Amino acid sequence: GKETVKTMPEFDFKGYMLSKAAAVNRALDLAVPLDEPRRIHEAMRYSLLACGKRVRPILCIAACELAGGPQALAIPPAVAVEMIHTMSLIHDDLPCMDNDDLRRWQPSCHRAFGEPLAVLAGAALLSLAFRILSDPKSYPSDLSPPPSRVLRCISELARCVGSEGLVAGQVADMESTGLSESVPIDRVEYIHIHKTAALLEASVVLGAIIGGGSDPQSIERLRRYARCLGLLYQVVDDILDVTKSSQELGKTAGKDLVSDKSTYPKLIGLEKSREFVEELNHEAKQHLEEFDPEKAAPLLHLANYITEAGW
Ligand code: GRG
Repeated sequence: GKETVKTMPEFDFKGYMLSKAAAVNRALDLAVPLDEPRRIHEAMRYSLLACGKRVRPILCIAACELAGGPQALAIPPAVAVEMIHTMSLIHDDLPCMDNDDLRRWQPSCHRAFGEPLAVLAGAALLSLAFRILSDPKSYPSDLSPPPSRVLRCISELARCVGSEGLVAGQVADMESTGLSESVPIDRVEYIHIHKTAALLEASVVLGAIIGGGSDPQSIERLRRYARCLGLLYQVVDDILDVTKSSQELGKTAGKDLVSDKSTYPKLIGLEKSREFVEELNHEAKQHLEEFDPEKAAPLLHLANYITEAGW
């Protein structure tokens, strides 16, 4: 025959990202109305609706659709993971943590609203995430998911946020900052697996579960895929840090240049870091090999998107 073997099915990734992000943004806007007390809801909306890339909610929707579920079913978990991501950014920026003035191209939450409201906005987003995920009214009435699925999602998300997940990563990060000796690479990896990969994992796993994915092996493959994405994101970020700050030397505020963080380029060099990026991208895609390539196309392209830091 004349068929050509397509290794990478044609796929309008940019259009996909734009339409999914638009659906997510609509849902986020509706999820936090400007009720009383007005100021706290303003602070929550300020950080949540600022221009994030929406990678986590898009992963959640993509995994749901891969599992055969409709997008509408993935919206509540997608909103929940973005709320948790946003609250972790708000708390990470606080003076008692990283003390950052800028986030998502605008003053950080505590810069705009003061520290007390920023702490509360984080706490409120964390609890609202679980409220939305668990409330049957969040789901379209003709599509309500079985309670057993919702329960698994709640448990998975709770595990990923707490002292086995994001919080563990943040604590390890705090403890390894400012040390005089360099941090061992497995410690750096531990930090990234917890601070970054855990929520990416939860995003795809929640999507797959809510979409009706029931094969534990497939869910495990998606989890491994997302773990690769988390490391990938951080190694790419570390590389950009070096290449950017050498270009902008003298222009940036001192903080980044005298950063005491252990980065991959510092630990294994720039060349090896770039090789590691290629390996992680390859491994991420290997975990998708058992799925129908057409259905897995969004997840495949998301790995490239992160590798190329195409934002
Ligand atoms: C979760 C209870 C609780 C407390 C928070 C502060 C903290 C504990 C954890 C820190 C988590 C953190 C800030 C991880 C970094 C994650 C990361 C890769 C951020 C950048 O993500 P992008 O590029 O950002 O997806 P946008 O703005 O596009 O969403």
